Amino acid sequence: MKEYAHREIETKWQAYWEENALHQTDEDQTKPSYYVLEQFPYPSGDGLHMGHVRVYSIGDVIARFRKMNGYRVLHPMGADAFGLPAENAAIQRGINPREWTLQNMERIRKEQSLLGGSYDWDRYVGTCLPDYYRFTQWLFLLFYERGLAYRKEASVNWCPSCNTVLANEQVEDGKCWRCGSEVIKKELVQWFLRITDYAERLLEGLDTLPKWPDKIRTMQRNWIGKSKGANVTFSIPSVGEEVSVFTTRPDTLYGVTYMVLAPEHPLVPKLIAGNEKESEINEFIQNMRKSTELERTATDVEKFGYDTGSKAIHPLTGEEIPIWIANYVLFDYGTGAVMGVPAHDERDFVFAQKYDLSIKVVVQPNGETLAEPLTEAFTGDGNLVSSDIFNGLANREAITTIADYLEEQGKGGSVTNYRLRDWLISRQRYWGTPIPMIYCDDCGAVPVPKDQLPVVLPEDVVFDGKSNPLTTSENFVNTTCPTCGGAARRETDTMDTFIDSSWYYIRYTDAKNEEIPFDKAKADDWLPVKEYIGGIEHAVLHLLYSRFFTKVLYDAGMVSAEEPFESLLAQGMVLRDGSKMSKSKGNVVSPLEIIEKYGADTARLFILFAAPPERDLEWSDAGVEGSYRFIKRVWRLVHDNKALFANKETTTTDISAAAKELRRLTHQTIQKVTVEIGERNHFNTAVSSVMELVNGISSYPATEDRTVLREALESVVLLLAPFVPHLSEELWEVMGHTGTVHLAAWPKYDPAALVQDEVEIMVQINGKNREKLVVATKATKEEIETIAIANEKIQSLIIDKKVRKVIVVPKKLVNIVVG
Ligand code: ANZ
Ligand code: ZN
Repeated sequence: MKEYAHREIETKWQAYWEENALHQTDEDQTKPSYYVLEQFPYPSGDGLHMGHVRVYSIGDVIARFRKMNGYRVLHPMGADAFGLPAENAAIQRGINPREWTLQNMERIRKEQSLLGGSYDWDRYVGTCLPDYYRFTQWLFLLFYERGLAYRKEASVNWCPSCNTVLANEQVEDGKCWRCGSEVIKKELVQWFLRITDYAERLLEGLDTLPKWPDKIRTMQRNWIGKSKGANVTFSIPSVGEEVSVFTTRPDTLYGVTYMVLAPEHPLVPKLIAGNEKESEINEFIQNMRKSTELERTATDVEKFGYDTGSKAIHPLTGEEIPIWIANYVLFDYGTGAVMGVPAHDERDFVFAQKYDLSIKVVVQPNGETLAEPLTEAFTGDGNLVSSDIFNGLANREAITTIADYLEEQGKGGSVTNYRLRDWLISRQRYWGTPIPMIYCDDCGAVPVPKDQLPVVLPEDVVFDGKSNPLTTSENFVNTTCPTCGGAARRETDTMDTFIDSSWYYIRYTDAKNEEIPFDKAKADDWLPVKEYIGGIEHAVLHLLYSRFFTKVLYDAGMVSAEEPFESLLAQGMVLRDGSKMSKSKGNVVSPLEIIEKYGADTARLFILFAAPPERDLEWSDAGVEGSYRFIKRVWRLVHDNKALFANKETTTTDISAAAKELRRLTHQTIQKVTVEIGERNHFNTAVSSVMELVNGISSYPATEDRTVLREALESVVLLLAPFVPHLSEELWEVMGHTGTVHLAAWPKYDPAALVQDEVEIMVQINGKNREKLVVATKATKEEIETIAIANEKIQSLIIDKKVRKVIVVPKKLVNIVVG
């Protein structure tokens, strides 16, 4: 017998697949479509890591399984190839990021092929290639035309070490998502995408995604942060202005004792004019402009503020209340102003205590009276007091009653706010998609006409690691205005790379289109992605942005799907010795070494078998060895029985009990594996049931029916095909089949084979036939007696009689003697 030689086999079949274009997308429209997608890799200089191996193994099992089940499958791959790490690495090495990135793309693609992934490489998408990014620019212009891309000066998040701005989603706990540096604030003119226009639809859409993990949907819900409440208008007679505040608690309106504006609020300069501390206050305002949201609102940050000296008029009582400014009020949430209700809001309570502002209770808990002075804010429910015509109302009810009343009075009304902010997409870096805009002194901001795309990244740039390299290319910067033909300047910022990945899954459906980003019919043919596999770390980044893009494209009539990903499989991490496998921890196992030593099939099998896909997976050398041994065992079993495979028939009648049992196990396994892969994504239990079948085969006596053994072995090879694609091809060939196992039909279980062996027996009373029963062939005499006596009909006949004797003749009859 030939030894199992993984290297030889894997090379052989990978070449075969390529020669026969086996992974080219099947366009047979009579088959149902299935789009399975793994998040595309970032081509860093390190090649594949085990996390990649895990995602790609999962995706490949699904793709191969669906193909064998008669689907036409779209299973594409590409590279998320723009981004700062490549730019930094290239600067270090003194080469252009393009060179560096193309090299890495090639490398990772090769390594993915070594894993045996069934990708349609003809649809490869590299986001840094001009034939892709020209359409990223095209889409930017679409957003611009639809009023969804705009430029404004804003206080933005700036990472001093990446030397670029960041979107809100890219600031985690006040730090840069990429490098972990403290983020600071800067005033800059930047491009934004109006994702806030889609806040409600992004929220509602989450309810249409039952196959997404709850955790990710909750994170998106929280990020969107819908908050229902009311705006309340206060007038400020001294400056002849009105200011609205946003509150979720209009029921506490009579408890307002002061108002607070964000320091950046545009009215502040007027309000503090003439204040004896004016210059000190101005300094405070400048500091606040530079500080981040976290620095201002974290619970352990001390509340700090100034009395402006101006007064506002309460809209319902007409009382004068002081106007303050304070760190804890944010300019870009709600209206940038709040009404202070210290009796019922914790932050206001702390602030009022510190600055000796009055505290007025307007909600009393049911059947109780709060002891005053309060020692803390009462934030619970109760009934209104000291609230004029609203006294006695339950406060929950008063929320709408008072909001409605304000509306009648023209002093405000119900509103809904969202935490979600517009998406800041300008980046002051080179290695990204250039924003296709031109600035002309006469015409202002002018979009580059679509037929002039792409705006290509120039090569004559200087990388000094400090300023944006694009500004150093005269040829790039200086251009002519598309409208008036006069001298003009190009936008030098590039786009956030999350834009590139917001639409790549649609490009795959029509990857070679040179006219438009994609053809609608082609996109509709495949979308939404049926199963999307990737890491959970993109919960509010990529996964939110992609949903936003799809909705905009839907509105533009370019796709029919409103959601891009029907089902989401967020795979767990690969751990070693309990912590995440990572270069910095020095606990990395190299996929290439594992593939070299054991083969891709072993690596795949181990990774799929060791844990359910959503869970973390602990790397185990012993586990890898175990998978390797299992593969060799299957190899031997097939080779040992090579002679069997000439006969294609399976005997199903008149076979021995042992043969029936093996057949039952075979069909039970087919049924189980089909459900575990097809309906549950439980790849690990699918593998373990095939292992049980292999055990059954190993202990099957040599003297028993051979055709049943042949069927069992063929089933093993078919069921394992999605997991260990090379081994299965080789063994399929050994079994004498021509053509690839991956186009063979997935086995179907025979329901009749699942039935345990049973016989019919006669039940007699005093020798007279009374009833027929079906019992398991293996049932014991005692079991048969119990079943017979418990039978309803027999019971009714012997109920008033005494049972004297029961005679059991197995597989034939039971005679109950009564007297
Ligand atoms: C008065 C009040 C009384 C409030 C009360 C709460 C309890 P969410 O759920 O986050 O939307 N607020 C409004 N705008 C703010 C801003 N720009 N910066 C800081 N705080 C702001 O919370 C809304 C509540 O947060 C609002 O309701 C307001 O305080 C405060 F017993 O108004 B509330
Ligand atoms: Zn012009």
